[in-house]
Amino acid sequence: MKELAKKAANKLKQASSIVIVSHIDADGISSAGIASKALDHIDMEHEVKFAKKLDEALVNELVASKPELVWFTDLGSGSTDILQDLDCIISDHHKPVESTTSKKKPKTLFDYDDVPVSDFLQVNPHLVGRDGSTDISGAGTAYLVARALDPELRKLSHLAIVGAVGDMQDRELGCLQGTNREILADAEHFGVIEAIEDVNFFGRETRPVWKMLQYASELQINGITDDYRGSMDFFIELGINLKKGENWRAWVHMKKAEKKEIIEALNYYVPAENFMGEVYLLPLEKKGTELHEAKEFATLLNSCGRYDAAVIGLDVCKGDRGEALDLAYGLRKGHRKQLVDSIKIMQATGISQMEYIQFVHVGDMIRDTIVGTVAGMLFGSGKIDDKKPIFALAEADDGIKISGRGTRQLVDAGLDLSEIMRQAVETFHGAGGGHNIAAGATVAPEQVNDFLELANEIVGRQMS
Ligand SMILES: [Mn+2]
Repeated sequence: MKELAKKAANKLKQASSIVIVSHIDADGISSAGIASKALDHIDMEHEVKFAKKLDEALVNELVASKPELVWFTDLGSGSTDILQDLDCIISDHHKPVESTTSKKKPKTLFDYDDVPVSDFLQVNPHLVGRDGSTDISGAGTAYLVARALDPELRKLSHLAIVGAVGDMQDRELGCLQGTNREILADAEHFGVIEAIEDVNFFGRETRPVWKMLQYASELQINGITDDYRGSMDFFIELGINLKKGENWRAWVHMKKAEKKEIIEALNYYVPAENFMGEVYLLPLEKKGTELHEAKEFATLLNSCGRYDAAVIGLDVCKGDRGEALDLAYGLRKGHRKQLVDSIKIMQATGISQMEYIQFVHVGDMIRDTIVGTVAGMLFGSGKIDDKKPIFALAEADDGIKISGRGTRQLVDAGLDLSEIMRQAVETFHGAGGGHNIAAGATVAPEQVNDFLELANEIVGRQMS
């Protein structure tokens, strides 16, 4: 696969703009995160699209948008029979189909010899005789391409582990295997993953320990599994404090001796190998959060995908620990309403147009911590002007929070929102900062109009 990955990387480098198309589950979102970070790294203009499946409707839509090169991740291999009209590379772990339909279809029996199994540049374990369900995930194949682009991109290897765990590739043996172990070695070397032997119940970071046990499907112990009272009693009898202060303690909060005692007690009912396994921690993330362990990270991403908000998961993968993470936590808790309502409110409020920018003031109807991300999600929806950056305003404790969002295309045309926020801070003595594509500031209510005038003027200058 390394050779294939190298070829794919070379093809990516030769393009001038790329469309990434990925699947909406945890593996697909991690794949897109790797691909997008990698293309950012080599300064390659690109956009990311997510899809539940790759069908003819999507292919037609892609063809119509005339992309120079498409990078399919975590999908594509099963659909090469409908991809002839696209120049693309594929990093995927699903079983490849033979090109047997439409244009490539052999006209007579004698033509069969001339039909290659695949005309597509695919990084796929099946093509080298490996099992795509255990050897490597879609994120892993995307990672191989990223690593071939620049060895420095091995720092993205944790996302390949999250993708593999999201696709449950560690289930069979209780640990990752095959090419995944090679990726794990990269990740440990770079300090982005720490593999430990531990209980592999879901929720070790964020669930109260009794709840973790109650729902642990690996156990099936009468009087504990699916029995919250019994599960609580199990710990109480062991003398384990279920709470610290006001807060429930999760597995990650247990002391070493406590863990040992719990494992021994469980082992009395169930063989330890049934519930022990390799657990993949992300040591650079905050302990006791979804991001600190691969399985919980993957579940967080799945929540985003499930609610048609894969882009929020993408932002989290790419490092957003502010608004996107906040929204992702909300989706994880099932608070889909927050996101859907926010988008509706923003549309209902109406988008005001200035010459070079557009803005929407949502008052206190949307929390200031998510308003920017929500505004960014309106690009491509037909509800706003995709040719101007958008500024979303919301009331915050310390004034009016202004979040600017742009697109890749706008940034390539010169947009730099961080410069605007910098100037705003100087002019209005507020607080702010950010990146060229997304930035924010907080100013006093009476300064809002002047801020918008200034922003309009600067964007006009940047984009001219
Ligand atoms: Mn997958």
